[in-house]
Amino acid sequence: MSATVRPLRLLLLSTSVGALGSGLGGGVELTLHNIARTLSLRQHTVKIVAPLGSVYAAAPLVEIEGALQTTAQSAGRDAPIAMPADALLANMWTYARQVQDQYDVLVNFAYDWLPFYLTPFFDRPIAHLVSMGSLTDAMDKVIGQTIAQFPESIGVHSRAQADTFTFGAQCRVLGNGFDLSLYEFCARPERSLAWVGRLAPEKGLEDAVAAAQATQLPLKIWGIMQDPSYWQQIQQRYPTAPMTYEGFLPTAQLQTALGNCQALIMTPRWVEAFGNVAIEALACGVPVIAYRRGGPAEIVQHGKTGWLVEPDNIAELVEAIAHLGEIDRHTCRQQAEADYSLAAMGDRLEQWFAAMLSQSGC
Ligand code: HBI
Repeated sequence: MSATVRPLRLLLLSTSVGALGSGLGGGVELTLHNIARTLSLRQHTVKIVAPLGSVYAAAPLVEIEGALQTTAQSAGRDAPIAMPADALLANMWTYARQVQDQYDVLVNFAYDWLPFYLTPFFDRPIAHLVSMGSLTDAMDKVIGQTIAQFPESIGVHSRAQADTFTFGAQCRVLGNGFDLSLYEFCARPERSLAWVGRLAPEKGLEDAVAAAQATQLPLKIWGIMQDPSYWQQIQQRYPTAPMTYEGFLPTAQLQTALGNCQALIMTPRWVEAFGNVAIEALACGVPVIAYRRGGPAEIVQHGKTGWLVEPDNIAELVEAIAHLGEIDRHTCRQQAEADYSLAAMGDRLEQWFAAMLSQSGC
């Protein structure tokens, strides 16, 4: 444990768009799990608050019932704050208010208005791990108000994500961390490409399919089927592309399948806050070919652990695929170990909490 902080009692409050294990929470589920793991390994006590039906084994879990939040991506910039009747989110924070004096720091993982609005009303510091870039005016405003009053309270995954907010310079960039012992290095892949993510328009799957069509390299697609009509459109548009939808796999199975691929293709249409799956690929020795946009552009070391190409440029994707032979798969694994291990993330989290606690004077 770094000297910066004593053992802490931490309450981690999960996203409210889906139960842990459902895949609905996207990257936040894996992020929360890895953060709980690395902090527990460092003598901190961790408890997780999550929706009823959550499946979680690595830390004590409090399940809260109530109606799920609708996903923020589908909202427009001027979307009003939406809370269903009997909102799970409100019930989670009612619980947090009741037990807050048993904890030193509360950590919020929800990209929703309420936890930010409530921050000044709590006696304990709340650390907000913001999981996406700027999406709506209402969220920008309430996060901005929070960081103005509590300058150390906003953590993000990448500088690119921070820069989508006007207050980006004040955000703490945390990257992310993974249990790399779960990821097996694969030296000799099969002749195939990988694409991993929620099947939704902001993920730009159609570009990876177009690249598979052009190179005739089979594209394997893993992830939760968030938007079936989107997938239908892709199949109709590329009827002969060599692609297979392989479903949503838990980490253990995903890493084996991903490791067998020649490269991971990342084609985000939006500013991906980070790109957990880029690290998972690197950890297996898989080079990443990504649009020079958002978190992946800060992860991929161009020409060393993959290729960064001009956003939305399919010809450049195809060109990068042709140059995969120049990437040493061992270098990919080494980068994951240097920057994105549980220990590296644990250090960054402890520095964050220490800064918050020294600021709140306790
Ligand atoms: N939408 N309203 C809302 N709240 C969240 O916490 C949320 C979301 N959409 C997606 C999401 N979280 C995560 O899948 C991403 O942040 C990774």
